[in-house]
Amino acid sequence: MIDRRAPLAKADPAIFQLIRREVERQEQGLELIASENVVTVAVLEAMGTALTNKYAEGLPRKRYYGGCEVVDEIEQLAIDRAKTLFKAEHANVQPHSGAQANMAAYLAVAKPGDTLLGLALPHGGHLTHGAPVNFSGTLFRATHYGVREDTGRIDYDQVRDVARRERPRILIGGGSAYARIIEFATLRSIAEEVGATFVVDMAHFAGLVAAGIHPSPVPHAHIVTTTTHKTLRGPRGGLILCQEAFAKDVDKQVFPGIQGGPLEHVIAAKAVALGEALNPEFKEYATQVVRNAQALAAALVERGYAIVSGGTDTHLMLVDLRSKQVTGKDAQELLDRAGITVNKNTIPGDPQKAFVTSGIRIGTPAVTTRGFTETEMLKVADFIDTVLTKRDDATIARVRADVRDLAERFPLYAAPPPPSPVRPAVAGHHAR
Ligand code: DSN
Repeated sequence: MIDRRAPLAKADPAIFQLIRREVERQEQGLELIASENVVTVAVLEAMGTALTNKYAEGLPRKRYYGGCEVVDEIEQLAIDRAKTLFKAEHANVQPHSGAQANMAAYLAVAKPGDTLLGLALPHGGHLTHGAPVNFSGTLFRATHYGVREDTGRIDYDQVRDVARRERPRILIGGGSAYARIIEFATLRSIAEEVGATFVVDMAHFAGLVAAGIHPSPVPHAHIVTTTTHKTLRGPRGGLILCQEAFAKDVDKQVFPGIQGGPLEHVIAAKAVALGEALNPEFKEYATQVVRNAQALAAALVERGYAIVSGGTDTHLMLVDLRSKQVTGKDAQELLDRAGITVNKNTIPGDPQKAFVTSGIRIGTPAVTTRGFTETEMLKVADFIDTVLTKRDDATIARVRADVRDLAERFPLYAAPPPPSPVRPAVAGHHAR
């Protein structure tokens, strides 16, 4: 018999223990994957609610199901907060992910077979910006621009040349491993010149935009897409902002175009996170994220590492490991063994295959949420350098112990006694 009221620990001990192990992994290690963060207990709580029971196809006050009066209010709050936070004319909070936000945005302004122009994946772009293995590269005719090898920065002259030649229907700004501020006004002027719609995917730096410490693409782009879980520090999901003129088409493409029922429990958590980002404290957080990234980049340069483009304006950096004779794949594995999580990443002009790579991408959103400042970033640089230089088991074990020691001084959530897999830390709570 299924006991509907049993807590998870009792109802499904296998899953409960695995969740507990994952929370411990997060507590004891250093999360340096640039696209990850640590949500607040309030965001977690909103997600784990009975809102998951509700079907609500449609939009607030225009639903295909009864009983939507409460979720209407929740979704409307999320929409209003997104519009306020990003000073946008329209927001759709339903995309289940950034990839689906991009798909809906493209289909709102282009037809299959039309041409897209985006930053190439090996130059820091994203799969959904026209990679051949993704819907964006199979449904559409994808063309690309890149970064200059000498500067590591987007070559805007090349963007203009390719745009004039290819006449894209959509020009995409944004990337997944691009550390510099993107010139939105320049890209918009190129889009205007060739008659393209300008779409910015700000998934990576949305939190910095929300905090007002990074230029906003909203005044320049016709449509802006984002995830909600990276620097924005919300639940895993997507969001679309656009000018009023595109609102109907965007909404129609999200539903019924590519999605069914919205995930109202996730939308509630998005509303909570957007509310947190409206809090002045979020600006301090985002400012520290960038300071930490710049401190880490400078410390790695001092230790002989090359950073693509020489540094960062944002929360992430791309480390070129060629001078250290270690591949991105090996570096990722060595660091993983020491409790430091990064991802291997191609660098512009990478001689290695995508599964090996010559670089790693490092980001500071998660460790900054824990409370790390420049002081801890210097320790992190030492950990990384020690592991990648020495590479022996004894050194890795010693660094792993030091990593755990440092991590435990900045707890995310307290030890997880049943029934709840996570509980807020009470004393010494550094999470913001
Ligand atoms: N996978 C994400 C990242 O790591 O940047 C983008 O979707």
